[in-house]
Amino acid sequence: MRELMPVKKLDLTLHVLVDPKQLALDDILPFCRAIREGGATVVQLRGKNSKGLELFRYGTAFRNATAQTGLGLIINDRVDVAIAVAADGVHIGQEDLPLATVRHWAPHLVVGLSVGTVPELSVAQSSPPDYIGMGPVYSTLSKSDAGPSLGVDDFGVLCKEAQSLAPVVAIGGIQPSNAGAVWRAGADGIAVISAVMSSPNRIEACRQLLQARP
Ligand code: TZP
Ligand code: MG
Repeated sequence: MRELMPVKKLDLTLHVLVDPKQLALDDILPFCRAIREGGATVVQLRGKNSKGLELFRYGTAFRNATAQTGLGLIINDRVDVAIAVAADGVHIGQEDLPLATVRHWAPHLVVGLSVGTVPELSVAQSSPPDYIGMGPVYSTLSKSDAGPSLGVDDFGVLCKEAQSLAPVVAIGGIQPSNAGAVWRAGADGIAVISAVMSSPNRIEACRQLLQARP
């Protein structure tokens, strides 16, 4: 029988999502050092247009760099890549592999699930993830099929409902200017792309996102 490994705990406070197209392989270690210094806790590798080999190369480099810097590593969508690079977790959407299947084949991984609506929350209720990625809170240019934004008030309501299942990581259009409202609405963590990846000062961008955290 397969030996069950304990699910690893991750600090979910600040996730930075990175596409291989946004970062050269050689820049991964300095990037991880910078965002860690700013207070980021997790890197999520999210290569929507990347083939398996590119994800494996980036995932391996991120695994080395996150191990050196104390960041967690989550792979978006691809359970196979998460296993292959020994990531801490995998983040799946509502149209990816069923959560129970992911648990069966990768019981050691932290599993995050995207939720943006009440019906999507009921999917999480039937098979609870380790954390819920909730959004988009605000409108975003980083994901073309993100769906309508919740707004911070509806986010707060859905967030409180979801927290009976798992901690909630807010995503979508979160910038230093509006992060305070998201923290105050009850988020356990936040996840960003552009606020950090498009910033000329990634350390400072991370710090500012965390500034209004209660
Ligand atoms: N899922 C919901 S919104 C989003 C994802 C991956 C994009 C977040 O990017 P940004 O630039 O922080 O709005
Ligand atoms: Mg997905």
